[in-house]
Amino acid sequence: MEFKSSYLQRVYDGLESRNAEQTEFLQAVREVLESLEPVVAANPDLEKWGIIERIVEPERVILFRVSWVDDQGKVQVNRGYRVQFNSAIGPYKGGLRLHPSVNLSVIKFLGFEQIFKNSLTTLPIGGGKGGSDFDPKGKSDMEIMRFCQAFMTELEKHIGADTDVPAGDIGVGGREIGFMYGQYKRLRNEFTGVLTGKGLTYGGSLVRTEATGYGLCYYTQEALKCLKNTDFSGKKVAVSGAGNVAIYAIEKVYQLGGTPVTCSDSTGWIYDPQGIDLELLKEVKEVKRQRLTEYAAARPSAEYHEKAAGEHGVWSVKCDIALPCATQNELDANDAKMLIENGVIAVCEGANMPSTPEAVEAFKKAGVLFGPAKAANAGGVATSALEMSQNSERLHWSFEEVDEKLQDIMKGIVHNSLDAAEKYGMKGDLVAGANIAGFEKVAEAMIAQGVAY
Ligand code: NDP
Ligand code: 2IT
Repeated sequence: MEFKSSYLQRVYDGLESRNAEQTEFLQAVREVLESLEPVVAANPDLEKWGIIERIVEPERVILFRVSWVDDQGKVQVNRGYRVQFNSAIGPYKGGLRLHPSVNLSVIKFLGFEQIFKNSLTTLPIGGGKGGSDFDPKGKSDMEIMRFCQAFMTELEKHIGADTDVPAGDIGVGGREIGFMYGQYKRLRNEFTGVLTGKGLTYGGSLVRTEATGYGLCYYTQEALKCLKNTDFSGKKVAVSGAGNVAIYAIEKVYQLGGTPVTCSDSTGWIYDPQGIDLELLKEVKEVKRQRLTEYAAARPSAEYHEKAAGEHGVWSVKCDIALPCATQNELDANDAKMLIENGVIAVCEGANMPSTPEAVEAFKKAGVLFGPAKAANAGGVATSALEMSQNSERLHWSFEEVDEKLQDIMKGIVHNSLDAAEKYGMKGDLVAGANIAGFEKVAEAMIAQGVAY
């Protein structure tokens, strides 16, 4: 599809020719630029100040070797990444992903999305992302520790509490953040808030563990109220993933009166018509780090389905609300068709870019409430920013205090998105609204700070 604006077309064509192989990155950029058509048309300063060509280019890309020693004493080498995308409104902020599929395209798409997500939180954080193609599966605690230490030995040179503050993402939770924090402190001899998602004994914030999943449900609840005049109570909810985001989304769905009936991991998926057994899921995934086959073995009411190539079985289950919480492009046009035929009323994204553009288009056409990732999953990074505030003032807030702030932020994102969409003639469009509201603040800050020459 062509852009209406020749400026947007020129910037996108240039980006595409320079990064032809970075398909995930181009997918994320295209979606944002499409939403910006009316903004660019109404504001000639954006072209004058080169805002679009600057915002799609990372300020800095750091690519490094991570060598570490496995339990057999053998040297292993992985690739490490940190993309410092935009610092117009605050220090670079965003997670670290450890997964064999990590490459520059994946980290750039995540870093680009993070710019607008972080802006939507209303807190002062810029956009960044990092990670490695290291595969944590099957590694011992000691191997994870040695990898995290080797990774931080290089990353340490580029980050800092006022420069760039990483956190978790796929494959990085409390255990990994602890190992990385220990290594940073050893190397620098300073105790600062350089990472978020830290343990509660050494500067972590209450609610950070739950924040992305809880925030997703607060966002969905508010959007359901505003656009569909309903809520979670009595609703059947399909969730994908079985990691940090999925688990705490499931927990909050129950608290809000819904019934989560599915979850999935990289090898299969569960349909549990009586509702997912949350304690069992936590035991299998958080404590024992096992596969969902162990969940099925302990739960007679659950059906386990092995993952089939090209299929995402969770979306074939009849549900009212779908919350994709695993990974990018895990919900395609065919999945969207099944969900729509089964009467889904809302799809809100816990993962980053889980729906393909064709799936998003199908939801839009069918009048399904669609909450895009950069808005719906912003609760994690918002609570990270609250952790940074607590670290700066060397204070510790209560669970209730942080949770209340999180709820306010998620509701605010729904309203700011709806207002921005309406301002540009796209009433009710949460995708365009999130992209525009996130963009406007960053663009204004970039214009105010000038161009170096
Ligand atoms: P976790 O590592 O805790 O969990 C990821 C889950 O998704 C696991 O169940 C994993 O399966 C499954 N999964 C990962 N990759 C694939 C794949 N290629 N195919 C199928 N399943 C897969 O990560 P999080 O829960 O933290 O992250 C999930 C999503 O949420 C990601 O898109 C992340 O970017 C996003 N996100 C995370 C935030 C956070 O604060 N953690 C904040 C905002 C967004 P298995 O158990 O087999 O590994
Ligand atoms: O995608 C995300 O927003 C995250 N993985 C959380 C980032 C953070 O800095 O808390």
